[in-house]
Amino acid sequence: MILIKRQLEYSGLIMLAMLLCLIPVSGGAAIQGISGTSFNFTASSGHISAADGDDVFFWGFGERGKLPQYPGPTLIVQQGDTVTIRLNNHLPQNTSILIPGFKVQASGGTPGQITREAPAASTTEVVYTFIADRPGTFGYYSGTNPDLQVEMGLIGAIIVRPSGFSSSAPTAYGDARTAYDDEFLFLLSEMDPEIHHAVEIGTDPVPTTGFHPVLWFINGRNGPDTMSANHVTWLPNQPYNAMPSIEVGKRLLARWVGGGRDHHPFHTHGNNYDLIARDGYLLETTAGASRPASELGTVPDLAVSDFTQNVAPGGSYEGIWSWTGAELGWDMYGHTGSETGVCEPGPAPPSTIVNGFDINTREYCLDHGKPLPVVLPNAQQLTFGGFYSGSPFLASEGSLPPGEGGNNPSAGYAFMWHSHNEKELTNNDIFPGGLMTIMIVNAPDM
Ligand SMILES: [Cu+2]
Repeated sequence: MILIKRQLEYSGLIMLAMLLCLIPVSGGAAIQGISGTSFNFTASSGHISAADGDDVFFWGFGERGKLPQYPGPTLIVQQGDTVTIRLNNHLPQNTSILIPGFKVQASGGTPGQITREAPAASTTEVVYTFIADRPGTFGYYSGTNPDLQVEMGLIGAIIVRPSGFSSSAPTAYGDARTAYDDEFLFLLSEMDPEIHHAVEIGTDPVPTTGFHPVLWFINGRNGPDTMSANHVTWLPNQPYNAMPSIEVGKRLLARWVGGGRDHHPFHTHGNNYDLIARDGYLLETTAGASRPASELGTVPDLAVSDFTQNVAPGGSYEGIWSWTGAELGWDMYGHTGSETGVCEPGPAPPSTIVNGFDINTREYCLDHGKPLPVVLPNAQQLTFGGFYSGSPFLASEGSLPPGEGGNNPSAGYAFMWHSHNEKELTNNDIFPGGLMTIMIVNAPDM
Protein backbone atom coordinates (compact mmCIF):
# COMPACT_ATOMS: atom_id res chain seq x y z
CA MET A 1 0.00 0.00 0.00
CA ILE A 2 2.92 2.31 -0.57
CA LEU A 3 0.97 4.22 -3.20
CA ILE A 4 -1.97 4.84 -0.90
CA LYS A 5 0.32 5.83 1.94
CA ARG A 6 2.08 8.40 -0.17
CA GLN A 7 -1.18 9.77 -1.37
CA LEU A 8 -2.35 10.23 2.21
CA GLU A 9 0.94 11.75 3.31
CA TYR A 10 0.11 15.07 1.73
CA SER A 11 -3.62 14.74 1.47
CA GLY A 12 -4.16 18.03 3.28
CA LEU A 13 -1.73 19.79 1.00
CA ILE A 14 -3.31 18.31 -2.08
CA MET A 15 -6.77 19.25 -0.92
CA LEU A 16 -5.72 22.84 -0.36
CA ALA A 17 -3.97 22.98 -3.68
CA MET A 18 -6.97 21.55 -5.44
CA LEU A 19 -9.31 23.98 -3.77
CA LEU A 20 -7.29 26.89 -5.03
CA CYS A 21 -6.39 25.59 -8.45
CA LEU A 22 -9.62 26.32 -10.26
CA ILE A 23 -8.07 26.08 -13.67
CA PRO A 24 -9.20 23.83 -16.51
CA VAL A 25 -6.73 21.12 -17.38
CA SER A 26 -5.50 21.15 -20.92
CA GLY A 27 -4.24 17.69 -21.56
CA GLY A 28 -1.35 16.13 -23.35
CA ALA A 29 2.22 15.72 -22.41
CA ALA A 30 4.17 17.51 -25.10
CA ILE A 31 7.24 19.69 -25.03
CA GLN A 32 6.70 23.18 -26.38
CA GLY A 33 9.61 24.70 -28.22
CA ILE A 34 11.10 25.55 -31.59
CA SER A 35 12.69 23.05 -33.94
CA GLY A 36 15.33 23.61 -36.59
CA THR A 37 19.06 24.25 -36.84
CA SER A 38 19.28 28.04 -37.02
CA PHE A 39 17.85 30.32 -34.36
CA ASN A 40 17.81 34.12 -34.06
CA PHE A 41 17.59 35.35 -30.50
CA THR A 42 17.31 38.77 -28.92
CA ALA A 43 17.93 39.35 -25.22
CA SER A 44 15.62 41.99 -23.80
CA SER A 45 13.64 42.91 -20.72
CA GLY A 46 10.01 42.53 -19.72
CA HIS A 47 7.82 41.55 -16.82
CA ILE A 48 6.64 38.14 -15.72
CA SER A 49 3.62 37.46 -13.58
CA ALA A 50 4.29 35.75 -10.26
CA ALA A 51 1.47 33.80 -8.67
CA ASP A 52 1.47 36.01 -5.55
CA GLY A 53 0.34 38.87 -7.79
CA ASP A 54 3.77 40.43 -8.21
CA ASP A 55 4.91 41.72 -11.55
CA VAL A 56 8.61 40.89 -11.72
CA PHE A 57 11.03 42.68 -14.03
CA PHE A 58 13.17 40.14 -15.87
CA TRP A 59 15.71 39.70 -18.65
CA GLY A 60 15.05 36.93 -21.12
CA PHE A 61 16.01 35.40 -24.42
CA GLY A 62 13.33 35.42 -27.09
CA GLU A 63 12.99 34.71 -30.77
CA ARG A 64 13.94 37.89 -32.61
CA GLY A 65 10.90 40.09 -33.15
CA LYS A 66 8.96 38.36 -30.39
CA LEU A 67 8.70 38.89 -26.64
CA PRO A 68 11.48 37.77 -24.29
CA GLN A 69 10.52 34.58 -22.49
CA TYR A 70 11.07 33.05 -19.09
CA PRO A 71 12.60 30.58 -19.72
CA GLY A 72 13.99 31.27 -23.21
CA PRO A 73 12.74 29.22 -26.15
CA THR A 74 13.24 25.47 -25.78
CA LEU A 75 15.32 24.39 -28.76
CA ILE A 76 14.53 20.95 -30.19
CA VAL A 77 17.25 19.68 -32.52
CA GLN A 78 18.45 16.42 -34.04
CA GLN A 79 21.63 14.59 -33.17
CA GLY A 80 24.28 15.45 -35.77
CA ASP A 81 22.78 18.84 -36.61
CA THR A 82 25.07 21.84 -36.78
CA VAL A 83 23.15 24.32 -34.66
CA THR A 84 23.58 28.08 -34.93
CA ILE A 85 22.25 30.65 -32.47
CA ARG A 86 22.59 34.31 -33.46
CA LEU A 87 22.15 36.63 -30.50
CA ASN A 88 21.75 40.38 -30.28
CA ASN A 89 21.01 42.29 -27.17
CA HIS A 90 18.76 45.17 -26.08
CA LEU A 91 19.79 44.88 -22.42
CA PRO A 92 21.93 47.50 -20.65
CA GLN A 93 24.73 44.93 -20.09
CA ASN A 94 26.59 42.67 -22.49
CA THR A 95 25.21 39.15 -22.48
CA SER A 96 26.06 35.74 -23.91
CA ILE A 97 25.01 32.07 -24.08
CA LEU A 98 26.80 29.06 -22.60
CA ILE A 99 25.67 25.58 -23.61
CA PRO A 100 27.32 23.09 -21.22
CA GLY A 101 27.82 19.70 -22.84
CA PHE A 102 28.87 20.87 -26.30
CA LYS A 103 31.93 22.34 -27.98
CA VAL A 104 30.60 25.75 -28.96
CA GLN A 105 32.38 28.05 -31.43
CA ALA A 106 31.64 31.74 -30.87
CA SER A 107 32.24 34.48 -33.42
CA GLY A 108 31.28 38.12 -33.79
CA GLY A 109 30.23 40.30 -30.91
CA THR A 110 32.84 41.28 -28.42
CA PRO A 111 35.21 39.26 -26.18
CA GLY A 112 33.96 38.39 -22.70
CA GLN A 113 35.36 36.62 -19.66
CA ILE A 114 33.95 33.20 -20.55
CA THR A 115 32.78 33.46 -24.17
CA ARG A 116 32.12 36.11 -26.79
CA GLU A 117 29.26 38.42 -25.91
CA ALA A 118 26.51 40.40 -27.61
CA PRO A 119 27.24 44.04 -26.76
CA ALA A 120 24.70 45.97 -24.69
CA ALA A 121 21.92 47.90 -26.43
CA SER A 122 23.14 47.01 -29.89
CA THR A 123 22.10 45.18 -33.04
CA THR A 124 25.59 43.63 -33.30
CA GLU A 125 25.33 39.85 -33.32
CA VAL A 126 27.38 37.20 -31.65
CA VAL A 127 27.05 33.79 -33.30
CA TYR A 128 27.30 30.48 -31.43
CA THR A 129 27.68 27.27 -33.43
CA PHE A 130 27.93 23.70 -32.20
CA ILE A 131 27.40 20.19 -33.44
CA ALA A 132 24.66 18.48 -31.42
CA ASP A 133 26.76 15.33 -31.38
CA ARG A 134 24.87 13.46 -28.66
CA PRO A 135 21.24 13.12 -27.62
CA GLY A 136 19.84 14.24 -24.30
CA THR A 137 18.47 17.17 -22.34
CA PHE A 138 20.62 20.24 -21.77
CA GLY A 139 20.37 23.76 -20.39
CA TYR A 140 21.64 27.03 -21.78
CA TYR A 141 22.57 29.99 -19.63
CA SER A 142 24.01 33.46 -19.75
CA GLY A 143 27.79 33.31 -19.46
CA THR A 144 28.07 36.99 -18.51
CA ASN A 145 27.73 38.07 -14.86
CA PRO A 146 25.84 34.81 -14.32
CA ASP A 147 25.15 35.54 -10.64
CA LEU A 148 22.94 38.37 -11.87
CA GLN A 149 21.95 37.34 -15.40
CA VAL A 150 20.87 33.75 -14.59
CA GLU A 151 18.84 35.16 -11.71
CA MET A 152 17.32 37.75 -14.06
CA GLY A 153 16.04 34.96 -16.34
CA LEU A 154 18.60 34.37 -19.12
CA ILE A 155 18.19 30.59 -19.19
CA GLY A 156 16.61 27.93 -21.40
CA ALA A 157 16.68 24.28 -22.42
CA ILE A 158 17.83 22.26 -25.43
CA ILE A 159 16.56 18.81 -26.36
CA VAL A 160 18.63 16.73 -28.77
CA ARG A 161 16.72 13.92 -30.48
CA PRO A 162 18.78 10.79 -31.18
CA SER A 163 19.84 9.84 -34.69
CA GLY A 164 17.05 7.99 -36.43
CA PHE A 165 14.41 9.49 -34.12
CA SER A 166 10.83 8.58 -35.00
CA SER A 167 7.96 10.49 -33.44
CA SER A 168 5.78 7.38 -33.77
CA ALA A 169 8.20 5.25 -31.73
CA PRO A 170 10.23 7.79 -29.77
CA THR A 171 13.27 7.05 -27.67
CA ALA A 172 15.44 9.41 -25.62
CA TYR A 173 18.77 7.88 -26.70
CA GLY A 174 18.06 5.72 -29.75
CA ASP A 175 18.03 2.72 -27.42
CA ALA A 176 14.93 0.59 -26.82
CA ARG A 177 15.43 0.86 -23.06
CA THR A 178 14.80 4.60 -23.36
CA ALA A 179 11.54 4.25 -25.32
CA TYR A 180 8.67 6.40 -24.13
CA ASP A 181 5.08 7.23 -25.00
CA ASP A 182 5.01 10.88 -23.85
CA GLU A 183 7.63 13.29 -22.63
CA PHE A 184 7.65 16.41 -20.52
CA LEU A 185 10.19 19.07 -19.61
CA PHE A 186 10.58 20.40 -16.06
CA LEU A 187 12.98 23.35 -16.06
CA LEU A 188 13.32 24.32 -12.39
CA SER A 189 14.37 27.77 -11.19
CA GLU A 190 13.91 30.40 -8.52
CA MET A 191 13.98 34.17 -8.17
CA ASP A 192 14.68 36.78 -5.53
CA PRO A 193 12.38 39.69 -6.53
CA GLU A 194 14.48 42.17 -4.53
CA ILE A 195 17.30 41.75 -7.04
CA HIS A 196 14.89 42.26 -9.93
CA HIS A 197 13.41 45.39 -8.37
CA ALA A 198 16.92 46.75 -7.82
CA VAL A 199 17.75 46.22 -11.49
CA GLU A 200 14.47 47.81 -12.56
CA ILE A 201 15.16 51.05 -10.67
CA GLY A 202 18.70 51.24 -12.03
CA THR A 203 20.78 50.22 -9.00
CA ASP A 204 24.37 49.75 -10.13
CA PRO A 205 26.06 47.54 -9.22
CA VAL A 206 23.24 45.26 -8.09
CA PRO A 207 24.18 43.29 -4.97
CA THR A 208 23.58 39.57 -5.53
CA THR A 209 25.31 38.04 -2.52
CA GLY A 210 22.23 38.47 -0.33
CA PHE A 211 20.30 36.19 -2.72
CA HIS A 212 17.14 35.05 -0.94
CA PRO A 213 14.66 33.48 -3.36
CA VAL A 214 10.95 33.54 -2.50
CA LEU A 215 9.58 32.48 -5.89
CA TRP A 216 10.02 29.01 -7.40
CA PHE A 217 9.22 28.00 -10.95
CA ILE A 218 8.60 25.06 -13.25
CA ASN A 219 9.07 26.11 -16.89
CA GLY A 220 8.96 29.73 -15.79
CA ARG A 221 5.66 29.61 -13.93
CA ASN A 222 4.74 29.37 -10.25
CA GLY A 223 2.02 27.02 -9.09
CA PRO A 224 -0.89 27.22 -9.79
CA ASP A 225 -0.05 29.03 -13.07
CA THR A 226 1.95 25.89 -13.94
CA MET A 227 -1.44 24.28 -14.66
CA SER A 228 -2.80 26.88 -17.06
CA ALA A 229 -2.57 26.07 -20.76
CA ASN A 230 0.48 26.75 -22.90
CA HIS A 231 0.51 30.24 -24.43
CA VAL A 232 -2.34 31.68 -22.35
CA THR A 233 -2.76 35.36 -23.17
CA TRP A 234 -2.39 36.54 -19.57
CA LEU A 235 1.15 35.12 -19.29
CA PRO A 236 2.69 36.51 -22.51
CA ASN A 237 6.30 36.16 -21.32
CA GLN A 238 5.77 32.70 -19.75
CA PRO A 239 4.44 30.61 -22.64
CA TYR A 240 5.23 27.12 -21.32
CA ASN A 241 3.05 25.29 -18.86
CA ALA A 242 3.95 22.29 -16.68
CA MET A 243 0.84 20.16 -16.80
CA PRO A 244 1.81 16.57 -17.58
CA SER A 245 -0.64 13.79 -18.28
CA ILE A 246 -0.32 10.24 -19.51
CA GLU A 247 -2.44 7.16 -20.06
CA VAL A 248 -2.38 4.52 -17.36
CA GLY A 249 0.50 2.08 -17.92
CA LYS A 250 2.34 4.19 -20.50
CA ARG A 251 5.88 5.49 -20.12
CA LEU A 252 6.45 9.19 -19.47
CA LEU A 253 9.95 10.52 -20.10
CA ALA A 254 10.54 13.29 -17.56
CA ARG A 255 13.34 15.68 -18.54
CA TRP A 256 14.55 17.80 -15.62
CA VAL A 257 16.92 20.76 -15.97
CA GLY A 258 18.40 22.84 -13.13
CA GLY A 259 17.94 26.40 -14.37
CA GLY A 260 18.78 28.53 -11.35
CA ARG A 261 21.34 28.88 -8.55
CA ASP A 262 19.75 26.48 -6.05
CA HIS A 263 19.15 22.75 -5.88
CA HIS A 264 15.52 21.63 -6.13
CA PRO A 265 14.29 18.21 -4.98
CA PHE A 266 11.50 17.21 -7.39
CA HIS A 267 9.08 14.63 -6.00
CA THR A 268 6.82 12.44 -8.14
CA HIS A 269 3.73 11.32 -6.29
CA GLY A 270 1.98 8.15 -7.40
CA ASN A 271 5.02 6.09 -8.18
CA ASN A 272 8.79 5.97 -8.29
CA TYR A 273 10.52 6.80 -11.56
CA ASP A 274 13.60 5.13 -13.02
CA LEU A 275 16.39 7.67 -13.42
CA ILE A 276 17.95 6.62 -16.75
CA ALA A 277 20.41 9.42 -17.54
CA ARG A 278 22.29 12.39 -16.11
CA ASP A 279 23.73 15.30 -18.07
CA GLY A 280 23.09 13.50 -21.35
CA TYR A 281 24.76 10.25 -20.29
CA LEU A 282 22.82 6.99 -19.92
CA LEU A 283 23.23 5.24 -16.59
CA GLU A 284 24.66 2.05 -17.99
CA THR A 285 27.78 -0.01 -17.77
CA THR A 286 30.07 0.15 -20.76
CA ALA A 287 28.69 -1.94 -23.58
CA GLY A 288 29.43 -5.57 -22.87
CA ALA A 289 31.18 -4.85 -19.58
CA SER A 290 28.95 -6.70 -17.18
CA ARG A 291 25.89 -8.12 -18.84
CA PRO A 292 24.66 -9.11 -22.26
CA ALA A 293 22.20 -6.63 -23.77
CA SER A 294 19.46 -9.22 -23.47
CA GLU A 295 19.61 -8.93 -19.67
CA LEU A 296 19.34 -5.19 -19.49
CA GLY A 297 15.55 -5.05 -19.31
CA THR A 298 13.39 -2.00 -19.88
CA VAL A 299 15.80 0.62 -18.54
CA PRO A 300 19.62 0.89 -18.62
CA ASP A 301 21.33 -1.44 -16.17
CA LEU A 302 22.49 1.31 -13.79
CA ALA A 303 19.10 3.05 -13.71
CA VAL A 304 18.01 4.03 -10.20
CA SER A 305 14.46 3.77 -8.90
CA ASP A 306 13.69 6.86 -6.84
CA PHE A 307 10.88 9.18 -5.77
CA THR A 308 12.68 12.51 -5.47
CA GLN A 309 15.13 13.86 -8.02
CA ASN A 310 17.65 16.34 -6.73
CA VAL A 311 18.00 18.77 -9.62
CA ALA A 312 21.30 20.62 -9.31
CA PRO A 313 22.09 23.98 -10.91
CA GLY A 314 23.33 23.34 -14.44
CA GLY A 315 22.45 19.64 -14.29
CA SER A 316 20.00 17.60 -16.32
CA TYR A 317 18.28 14.31 -15.60
CA GLU A 318 15.90 11.97 -17.42
CA GLY A 319 13.55 9.50 -15.81
CA ILE A 320 10.88 7.07 -16.97
CA TRP A 321 7.66 7.22 -14.92
CA SER A 322 4.47 5.25 -15.26
CA TRP A 323 1.46 4.37 -13.15
CA THR A 324 -0.50 1.15 -13.60
CA GLY A 325 -2.65 0.65 -10.52
CA ALA A 326 -1.08 -2.79 -10.01
CA GLU A 327 -1.53 -4.20 -6.50
CA LEU A 328 -3.79 -1.42 -5.29
CA GLY A 329 -5.88 -4.23 -3.82
CA TRP A 330 -9.09 -2.91 -5.37
CA ASP A 331 -10.42 -2.49 -8.88
CA MET A 332 -9.60 1.04 -10.03
CA TYR A 333 -12.37 0.93 -12.64
CA GLY A 334 -15.00 -0.07 -10.07
CA HIS A 335 -15.75 -3.27 -11.94
CA THR A 336 -17.65 -5.96 -10.07
CA GLY A 337 -16.07 -8.89 -11.89
CA SER A 338 -19.23 -9.74 -13.80
CA GLU A 339 -18.36 -7.63 -16.87
CA THR A 340 -17.94 -9.57 -20.06
CA GLY A 341 -14.79 -9.13 -22.08
CA VAL A 342 -12.80 -7.50 -19.25
CA CYS A 343 -9.86 -9.48 -17.90
CA GLU A 344 -11.00 -12.51 -19.89
CA PRO A 345 -8.24 -13.97 -22.05
CA GLY A 346 -10.72 -15.11 -24.72
CA PRO A 347 -11.17 -18.51 -26.25
CA ALA A 348 -8.06 -18.45 -28.43
CA PRO A 349 -4.63 -16.80 -28.52
CA PRO A 350 -3.45 -14.13 -28.62
CA SER A 351 -4.51 -13.43 -25.06
CA THR A 352 -5.71 -9.94 -24.18
CA ILE A 353 -4.08 -10.36 -20.76
CA VAL A 354 -0.37 -9.53 -20.70
CA ASN A 355 1.67 -9.42 -17.49
CA GLY A 356 -1.55 -9.45 -15.50
CA PHE A 357 -3.09 -6.48 -17.36
CA ASP A 358 -6.03 -6.39 -19.72
CA ILE A 359 -4.35 -4.76 -22.72
CA ASN A 360 -7.54 -2.91 -23.69
CA THR A 361 -8.41 -1.25 -20.38
CA ARG A 362 -5.01 -1.55 -18.62
CA GLU A 363 -6.97 -2.99 -15.72
CA TYR A 364 -4.88 -5.08 -13.33
CA CYS A 365 -6.65 -8.40 -13.56
CA LEU A 366 -5.55 -9.77 -10.18
CA ASP A 367 -7.57 -6.92 -8.63
CA HIS A 368 -10.45 -7.25 -11.08
CA GLY A 369 -13.80 -7.07 -9.30
CA LYS A 370 -12.34 -6.24 -5.88
CA PRO A 371 -14.36 -3.48 -4.18
CA LEU A 372 -12.99 -0.19 -2.85
CA PRO A 373 -11.88 -1.07 0.69
CA VAL A 374 -13.55 1.90 2.40
CA VAL A 375 -17.07 3.32 2.51
CA LEU A 376 -17.04 6.80 1.00
CA PRO A 377 -18.64 9.51 3.16
CA ASN A 378 -21.70 11.12 1.66
CA ALA A 379 -21.36 14.36 -0.26
CA GLN A 380 -22.34 16.55 2.71
CA GLN A 381 -19.29 15.28 4.60
CA LEU A 382 -16.76 15.79 1.82
CA THR A 383 -14.64 18.74 0.80
CA PHE A 384 -14.12 18.69 -2.93
CA GLY A 385 -11.06 19.60 -4.90
CA GLY A 386 -11.07 20.96 -8.40
CA PHE A 387 -9.61 17.70 -9.69
CA TYR A 388 -12.11 15.32 -8.07
CA SER A 389 -14.42 13.72 -10.63
CA GLY A 390 -17.05 12.70 -8.11
CA SER A 391 -15.87 9.11 -8.18
CA PRO A 392 -12.87 7.24 -6.77
CA PHE A 393 -12.71 5.13 -9.94
CA LEU A 394 -10.62 5.91 -13.02
CA ALA A 395 -12.57 7.36 -15.96
CA SER A 396 -15.73 7.43 -13.88
CA GLU A 397 -17.63 10.60 -13.04
CA GLY A 398 -20.05 10.97 -10.15
CA SER A 399 -22.40 13.77 -9.25
CA LEU A 400 -20.86 16.81 -7.60
CA PRO A 401 -22.47 19.85 -6.00
CA PRO A 402 -22.82 22.87 -8.30
CA GLY A 403 -19.53 24.68 -8.80
CA GLU A 404 -17.33 21.80 -7.63
CA GLY A 405 -14.81 19.85 -9.69
CA GLY A 406 -14.45 20.57 -13.38
CA ASN A 407 -10.64 20.55 -13.71
CA ASN A 408 -10.43 16.88 -14.60
CA PRO A 409 -12.94 16.30 -17.37
CA SER A 410 -11.49 12.90 -18.31
CA ALA A 411 -11.79 11.70 -14.67
CA GLY A 412 -8.13 10.76 -14.46
CA TYR A 413 -6.19 10.26 -11.26
CA ALA A 414 -4.43 13.42 -10.09
CA PHE A 415 -0.99 13.25 -8.45
CA MET A 416 0.75 16.31 -7.10
CA TRP A 417 4.30 16.64 -8.41
CA HIS A 418 6.28 19.18 -6.44
CA SER A 419 9.44 20.28 -4.69
CA HIS A 420 10.20 18.27 -1.54
CA ASN A 421 11.70 21.41 -0.05
CA GLU A 422 8.56 22.69 1.61
CA LYS A 423 9.37 26.39 1.52
CA GLU A 424 9.44 26.03 -2.28
CA LEU A 425 5.68 25.31 -2.22
CA THR A 426 4.93 28.97 -1.63
CA ASN A 427 4.74 32.16 -3.64
CA ASN A 428 6.46 34.79 -1.49
CA ASP A 429 5.28 33.03 1.70
CA ILE A 430 1.77 32.35 0.37
CA PHE A 431 0.87 28.66 0.38
CA PRO A 432 0.25 26.70 -1.81
CA GLY A 433 2.16 27.49 -4.96
CA GLY A 434 5.73 27.59 -6.16
CA LEU A 435 7.40 24.53 -7.56
CA MET A 436 4.24 22.46 -7.85
CA THR A 437 1.95 20.97 -10.46
CA ILE A 438 -0.45 18.05 -10.97
CA MET A 439 0.18 14.93 -13.05
CA ILE A 440 -3.00 13.42 -14.47
CA VAL A 441 -3.15 9.68 -15.22
CA ASN A 442 -5.95 8.98 -17.68
CA ALA A 443 -7.67 5.79 -18.75
CA PRO A 444 -6.67 4.58 -22.25
CA ASP A 445 -7.80 6.52 -25.30
CA MET A 446 -8.66 9.72 -23.49
CU1 LIG B 1 4.07 15.41 -1.71
